[in-house]
Amino acid sequence: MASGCAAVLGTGSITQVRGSGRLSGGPLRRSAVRVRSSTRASVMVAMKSVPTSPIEGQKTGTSGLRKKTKEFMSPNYLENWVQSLFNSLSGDEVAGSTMVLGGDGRYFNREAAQKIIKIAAGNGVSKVVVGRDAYLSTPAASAVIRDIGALGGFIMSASHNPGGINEDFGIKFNYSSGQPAPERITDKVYDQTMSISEIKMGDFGDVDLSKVGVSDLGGGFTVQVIDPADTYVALMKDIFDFPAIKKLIARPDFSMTMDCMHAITGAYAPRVLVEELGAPPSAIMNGVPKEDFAGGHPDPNLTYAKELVDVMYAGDKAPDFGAASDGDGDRNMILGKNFFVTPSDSVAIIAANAKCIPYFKDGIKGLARSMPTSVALDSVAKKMGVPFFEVPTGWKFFGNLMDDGKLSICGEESFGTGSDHVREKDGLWAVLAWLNILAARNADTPVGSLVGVEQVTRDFWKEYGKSFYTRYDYEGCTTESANDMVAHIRATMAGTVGKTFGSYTVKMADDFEYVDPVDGSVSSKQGLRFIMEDGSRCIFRLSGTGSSGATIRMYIEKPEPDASKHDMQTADALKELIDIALELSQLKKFTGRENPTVIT
Ligand code: VG1
Ligand code: CO
Repeated sequence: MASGCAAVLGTGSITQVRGSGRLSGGPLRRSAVRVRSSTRASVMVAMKSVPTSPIEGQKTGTSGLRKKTKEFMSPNYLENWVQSLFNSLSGDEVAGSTMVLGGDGRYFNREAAQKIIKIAAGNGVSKVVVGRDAYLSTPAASAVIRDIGALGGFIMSASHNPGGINEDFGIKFNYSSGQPAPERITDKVYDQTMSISEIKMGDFGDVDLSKVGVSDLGGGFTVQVIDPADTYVALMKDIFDFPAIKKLIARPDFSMTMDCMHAITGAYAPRVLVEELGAPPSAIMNGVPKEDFAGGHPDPNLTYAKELVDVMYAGDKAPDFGAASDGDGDRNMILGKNFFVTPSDSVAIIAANAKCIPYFKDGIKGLARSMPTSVALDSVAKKMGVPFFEVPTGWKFFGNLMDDGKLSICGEESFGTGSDHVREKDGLWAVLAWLNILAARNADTPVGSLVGVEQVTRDFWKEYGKSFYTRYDYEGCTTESANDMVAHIRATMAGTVGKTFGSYTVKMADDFEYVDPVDGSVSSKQGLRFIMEDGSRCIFRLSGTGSSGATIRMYIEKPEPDASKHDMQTADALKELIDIALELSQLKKFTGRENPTVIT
């Protein structure tokens, strides 16, 4: 077991603490360093007060506030939101606290980091722990918050949205167990943005974030720059069977490619896959993080990760394993030789095979998926006899279940997979989970008879059945047309129950509402769903991560227990259901769109 994290050690009010080593047990893992609360002192840094006034539209979406970069760079835009966040936390908890800061390295990241550091100081934070060059992937930020017992952290990212001065920027606050702030906090932040009048800032110059070390800004305020990968890499070594994976990677009949899409995973994948696990450097594709992701759309799906898809579908020449991750490193796509694993299948396959992963050797506490994610995981939970939860879209809904010890592995259809090792989805974690599973399956297979990704997936379908699944995204619709379509579905859906359309009869139609089993909070209007007699589903929701206009997501699923039909093309298996969904929603009429922008 690696203890790691040495680079996190600093001076001042932190102290080294040996954790219990209970990885999956407690809500917080604090194995390396943590804030000693008794030493919290009030911060007396030189301050300045900047007058400001409310800015429209600073409402947090599915995951943080995302807008065009230029909007974020406009006077007081970022500052207002960050100050509003502090205004919505209690002054007592902020005073003398430690906060984590990092981002996916996109354009405006460094400038934003300097502003956030100053506002943190102005509001009484005593220490900001920041990744070198203001880098931290989203899962790594969550890991650092948990590891050092910080009050929370700021993640600067618009995730899979493109970056650059003409593209997107974003900001998110994660709370003390490392999870994205729940709605009870983000609602308060929004209220604060409507009445804000003052920004409190530390009055000092920019801090050097290019080197690991501690800067003392006076008045009891320090900034500690850490290596962005140390804590994360140590955590991965604790979770997975690195020696077994190393053996797999060394096999002459195994090859792999990891596409970092010019984004933040480039700061992690070479460390983990090449340095620790022995993969050749050529296994890493697009591994240098760039401010504009080299002009690409850092979204690991079949459309935007085309470069990787071409490599993985190159016939006999294709590597045995391929993966990609998104802008901030929390998403993943898994491919085999000429083979694609849907994210819904991926999480179910990881769960079904989890016992070979050391972190899960004592079993699984529970499984969960977001509502539009396919039902593949449901079958696994049933067979394992573990609790199962269906939550709204957005990772923030998994956090409470994890903190309460009810959930081990979860996922979303949108290429998000993760576990309770952090409170974010985790791209590289999913890659390592697959490698660990392949390593276990091939522990005794002779060279030349490698069991690959496709075989593991087919074995899964044989045991659990297959659910055909597709998502259509209609990007760049007008907000008005999207809202009109939603209003139409709401008004007509009840009347479809019991009616037959082609081979399908509607069993249930509703607007998904979630009651959090831990704190009882209610989230309503989380997606419109039509559920058919045979378990097929047609679901509609509007994206909450865009920076302008509206994106309609249409999710179509058909469970198919008959193994003789598992080789059908997804488009063929779902054709009738797709036509029914378009009819029920009148999508073409409302949006004028003949075809979706992205099909997954
Ligand atoms: C999308 C996905 C959702 C995911 C969210 C954040 O949200 O559908 O499953 O949690 O992005 O992912 P929406 O509201 O646009 O459908 V990330 O990697 O952008 O933080
Ligand atoms: Co992301």
